[in-house]
Amino acid sequence: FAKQNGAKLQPGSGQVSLPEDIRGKILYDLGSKSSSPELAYRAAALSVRERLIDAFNKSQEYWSSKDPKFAYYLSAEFLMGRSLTNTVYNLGLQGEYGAALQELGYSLEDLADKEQNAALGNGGLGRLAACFIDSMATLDLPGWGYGIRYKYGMFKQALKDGHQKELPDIWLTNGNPWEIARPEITYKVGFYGKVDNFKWTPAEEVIAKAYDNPIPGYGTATVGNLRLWEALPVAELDLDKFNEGKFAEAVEGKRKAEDISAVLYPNDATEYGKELRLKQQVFFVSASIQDVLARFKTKHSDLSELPAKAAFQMNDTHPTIAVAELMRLLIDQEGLDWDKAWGITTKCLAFTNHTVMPEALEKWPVTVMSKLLPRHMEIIDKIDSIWKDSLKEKVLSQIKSKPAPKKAPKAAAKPAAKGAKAAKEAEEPEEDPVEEALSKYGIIMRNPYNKAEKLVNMAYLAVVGSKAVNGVAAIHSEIIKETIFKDFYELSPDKFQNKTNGVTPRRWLAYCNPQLASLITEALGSNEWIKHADKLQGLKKFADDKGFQAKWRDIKLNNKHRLAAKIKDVTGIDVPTHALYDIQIKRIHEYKRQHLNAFSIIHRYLQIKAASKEERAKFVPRVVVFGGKAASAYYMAKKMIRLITAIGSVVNNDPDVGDLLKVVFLPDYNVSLAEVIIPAAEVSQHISTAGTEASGTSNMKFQMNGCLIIGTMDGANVEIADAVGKENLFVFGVDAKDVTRLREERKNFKDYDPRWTKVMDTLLSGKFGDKAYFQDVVDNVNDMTKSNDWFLLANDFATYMTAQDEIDALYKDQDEWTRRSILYTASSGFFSSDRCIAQYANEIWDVKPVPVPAS
Ligand code: 26Y
Repeated sequence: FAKQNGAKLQPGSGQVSLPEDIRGKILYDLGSKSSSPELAYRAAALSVRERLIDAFNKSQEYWSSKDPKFAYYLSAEFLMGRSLTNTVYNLGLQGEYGAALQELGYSLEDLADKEQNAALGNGGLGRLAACFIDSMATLDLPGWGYGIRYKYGMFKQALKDGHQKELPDIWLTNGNPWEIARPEITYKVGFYGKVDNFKWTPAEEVIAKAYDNPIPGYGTATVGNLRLWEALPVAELDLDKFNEGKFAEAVEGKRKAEDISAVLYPNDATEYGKELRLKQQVFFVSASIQDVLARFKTKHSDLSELPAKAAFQMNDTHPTIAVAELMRLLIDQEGLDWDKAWGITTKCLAFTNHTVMPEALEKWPVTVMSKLLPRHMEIIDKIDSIWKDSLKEKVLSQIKSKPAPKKAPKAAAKPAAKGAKAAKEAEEPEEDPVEEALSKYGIIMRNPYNKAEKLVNMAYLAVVGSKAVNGVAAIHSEIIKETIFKDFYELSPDKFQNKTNGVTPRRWLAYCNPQLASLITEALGSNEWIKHADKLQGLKKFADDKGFQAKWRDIKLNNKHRLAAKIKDVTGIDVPTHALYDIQIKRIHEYKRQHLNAFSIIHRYLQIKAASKEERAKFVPRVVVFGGKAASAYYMAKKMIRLITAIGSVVNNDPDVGDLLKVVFLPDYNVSLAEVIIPAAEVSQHISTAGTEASGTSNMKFQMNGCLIIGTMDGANVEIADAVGKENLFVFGVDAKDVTRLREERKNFKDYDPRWTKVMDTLLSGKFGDKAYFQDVVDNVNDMTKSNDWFLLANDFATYMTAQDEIDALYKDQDEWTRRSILYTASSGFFSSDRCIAQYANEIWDVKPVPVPAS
């Protein structure tokens, strides 16, 4: 039996049955004579892994033999979640494994639950990257993801007395059956040191070791790759130090190296300025580009062909050091001259922006960059000065054509210092009109809060170094052209594109909502929609069909039962399944306005309390579910969590309220939890201040699962409304174009809704515990002497409440509700990541499908 289970004997080859194969893995790979669900999961995963690796090898060999152009998705985050179900289903093995596991006394579903989440991402941007590589493989597009194999992923969130507590995410303890370690694939990455006559001698070096994570496409033999890098020391141990008895010092180099891939920074859109983070970025970018160049050079000798073979997509500013790193490798390692290297670089790279919030656009102090990456800094300096030189004429003619603005004469104008570098540095740019006009284009800029400090604006570096720049939803792509990249857009309008995000319909409909998937397949007469999501349109004709509506509703109810059981299990709260399930799951952030939702719950609670028995009978019962993590240093976000849990404790235990309202904060929101929540949702909230949410992607997942949306005209909500019909969404709130003006007017805002005032008073009354605790939450949105309600909660409150009333009214008409629900799913095809990736491939990468032949 032992021999039979060597990797060469494949189940399915007739030599060993699948249950025997799995049993053999428990015995020989895991060394256990008895079984348990955990062991069975690991054994099943190891068994699937062999099938996956066979297909993976075939794909990669085939692509290598064809030598097509590849797309490389560079991302500091890949929020993969679990792999077992996805792999088994994408490979079409669900029948075989389902039966084999049943024979062993397990179900695939139960075992799937034993897998740790690969949470190598914060939120939207990281999960988008995961959906993208699924679609690349499904579309047979030669492409790899490149990132970091963090030892600790996104922190685990626990609640202690209603407050968030962060715990480390130890996800690799039992090994990871979905990765293949490649000890033979390593690169050196350097830091610090000196540059002498353009030659950089790093003072510190680490090794990047590759781990491949095969990515099976759906309905194809193609298996793509996600290559993640682990940081290792060049030398494991300093034996001399050890022998001197200096044990800590002996392993210090090892620890320092391993620190680089140790932890995912758990901040989204806040707080990035840590040197270690920059180290992580260079680490994975350098290893990835070296790797691509090494493979390229096995087949080609002329580097000017690189743009015909490789497209790099930079996922936000995090990998944008790639601009300098590719230049460095081409010049310093490959010996190309500057112009040639620049020509290649700017044809290979493209950049996606995911946020307009200034605090999330990385700007590294020149001091930090020069110390850590002296050669890169030199290159960035040169890029910046060539770039600004190229604009001088244009700027001069602009200055000549415009009357000079009157300026107060300076007391003592400094003499213009030409040539002397030190003098130039000391010079105030405002004093030279050309320099001043050029400064808005500067990759190297002055810190607006500390004029003495210079910063490298990574987004600008990316824009200058890329052939294409895109936003992630139509409205967002317009906003970036008008705001953060306005000056760049005016120079090269053709560079700017839109790629509205998408999500994979495999994970986010077919696999997480199997009953709905079966009903859809039955109605459409085929399961082609899983690969061609546009076919969901075919559901439109069933929207009014009462029999179909009843089946649709039944499935939603089953999914609600599943979620209710989960809620009970995790929080101990009993929630009724006849209530309307209202969900807001996403990172906790002021711009996403979970507190607006919380305020409306307080209002609802007050209404219930004030109502007579007869009036109460007319209320539509609601279960409001929140999930999401707050960045650990984000004070207000943490208070927002406490606000929600505090409201929950009061509301859920008030006998006057009973089943009419339940408020649940589900801790440790992650991909797997989303897979249970989304199919059960009836209404979901996407209520960011207009102009702040670049796209949102959970809105698309909810839409696919027939969940109605309450939302602002922000991000992809706008396009979802176009697709479903705006009248079918609960839309409220101010327009993005009015936000700047309203923020200004906010200073004199008097238009407080009486319901809002009541909510604020209640919060400060101590009804939800310590009144002092919520004082600053209230001050932040309600007291213009202390804050300015930057996210305009008070402005949007009244229309939000109206939209909430519309929800209640519509829910009483279950036929109409269900009709809309069906329309949502039917119109969700556009929001498949397959559509989105096909656009990237055609409009930016110029990468063509290379389908791998089925064996
Ligand atoms: C620089 C550091 C602090 C940082 C780390 C992570 C900055 C930003 C992020 C993550 C950003 C992110 O997840 N953005 C989201 O990207 C999604 C995919 O495009 C969008 O749908 C979503 O609107 C946007 O907030």
